[in-house]
Amino acid sequence: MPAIDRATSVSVVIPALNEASTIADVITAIPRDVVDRVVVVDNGSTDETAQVAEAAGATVIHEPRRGYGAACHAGAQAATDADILVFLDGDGADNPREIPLLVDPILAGQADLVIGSRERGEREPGALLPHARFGNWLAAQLMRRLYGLQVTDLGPFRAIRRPVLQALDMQEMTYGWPTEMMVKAAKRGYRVLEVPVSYRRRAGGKSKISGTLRGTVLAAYYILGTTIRYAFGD
Ligand SMILES: Nc1nc2c(ncn2[C@@H]2O[C@H](COP(=O)(O)OP(=O)(O)OP(=O)(O)O)[C@@H](O)[C@H]2O)c(=O)[nH]1
Ligand SMILES: [Mg+2]
Repeated sequence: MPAIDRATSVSVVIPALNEASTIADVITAIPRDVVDRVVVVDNGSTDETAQVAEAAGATVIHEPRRGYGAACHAGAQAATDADILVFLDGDGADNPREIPLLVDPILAGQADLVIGSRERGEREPGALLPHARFGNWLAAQLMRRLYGLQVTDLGPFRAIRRPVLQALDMQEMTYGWPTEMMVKAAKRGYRVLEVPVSYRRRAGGKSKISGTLRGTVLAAYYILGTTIRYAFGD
């Protein structure tokens, strides 16, 4: 493992919607010898997510626009002092102790964007539902063919150099945001690397995306639509 370059500032951005039961454990598991700042982005929680996150040591920001992408985007904009941004979920599914797996290749100058693959890592039974696995597999196949991206998953746990993210000029503010990041990075010649990460079932609270019919349909629509659209434009 390369030595941590402390001149490089790392911020973690966590989009969180009604995750009061899990967010504190996620924040406290973040290795603070690697991460300088934790930003939790709330946009409409009706529970104590913001208060719990703040008490656990995170900077909490409030984004008026709803949506997973809007929350990630707002967190990235707010983390102005970061050189590297790490995104992970607030439900305890991603393991924050694996952050170095994503950050080290960037620190070593080997990648601009590192995607955590749950397909290549260890999954707790039931953590990734069959329809989500199929949808991710299909999108990954399309990404291989249309963009030459060697990926097996579109996981939420990822790290990117902040100037690269800024240069991507992100437009998708809902379910298409993670896809847009990958396909635009590939199209513009940035180095995209995939590493195995583990994945657990959410530690509490309720699903907003793959565990709901509405979230599944919308995610499939935006993921596949974004993958195809950017191949022919922008
Ligand atoms: N701020 C914000 N966060 C969101 C929004 N939608 C989802 N999230 C967060 O994004 C992360 C992923 O959402 P999940 O509900 O876990 O989606 P999922 O992983 O497909 O579903 P599970 O299998 O139940 O975990 C969690 O941290 C959510 O709290 C949103 O509109 N705004
Ligand atoms: Mg989840």
